[in-house]
Amino acid sequence: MNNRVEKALNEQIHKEASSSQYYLAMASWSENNGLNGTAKFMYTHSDEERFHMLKLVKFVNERGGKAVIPSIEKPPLEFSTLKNVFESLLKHEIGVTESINNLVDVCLQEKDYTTHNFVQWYVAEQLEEEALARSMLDKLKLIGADSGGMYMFDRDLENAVNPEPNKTA
Ligand code: OFO
Repeated sequence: MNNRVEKALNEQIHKEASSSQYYLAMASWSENNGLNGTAKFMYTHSDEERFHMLKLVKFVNERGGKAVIPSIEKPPLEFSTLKNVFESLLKHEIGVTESINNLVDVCLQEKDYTTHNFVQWYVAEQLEEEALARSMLDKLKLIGADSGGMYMFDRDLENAVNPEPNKTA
């Protein structure tokens, strides 16, 4: 496997592992603040991010590279409000998208079209995740400080969680 591509893939493994921890921290905060629907959504998403990481680990190893299992920095423990949770989430996902774009760029520069093809799944996934985070934030902006609205938001999130999260790719 090309060295630059392998390095960029390993950086992405680190990013996905950090994402999983980040969502886990948001799940725990939500649970501790009585937002059980949001907690369920975040726990499920944390599992999905771990799956994204595993998919990369397997790809690197199968292609003759060496996946590096990273140590992970501690995610934030406290958030001021639920809106702040989703603002942080969106900022985080924008950073992950930048990293995926960088990976795509390296693949093209090194003419690694197989990896480029593989990475397209992540490009589509990031698009979806950013759109989801933006729509959640829009809802929270509309709700403002209305506790009834917040209750409904949390309940809707609970119902939105797919019991079988997308682990198909
Ligand atoms: Fe891995 O999908 Fe977002 O971070």
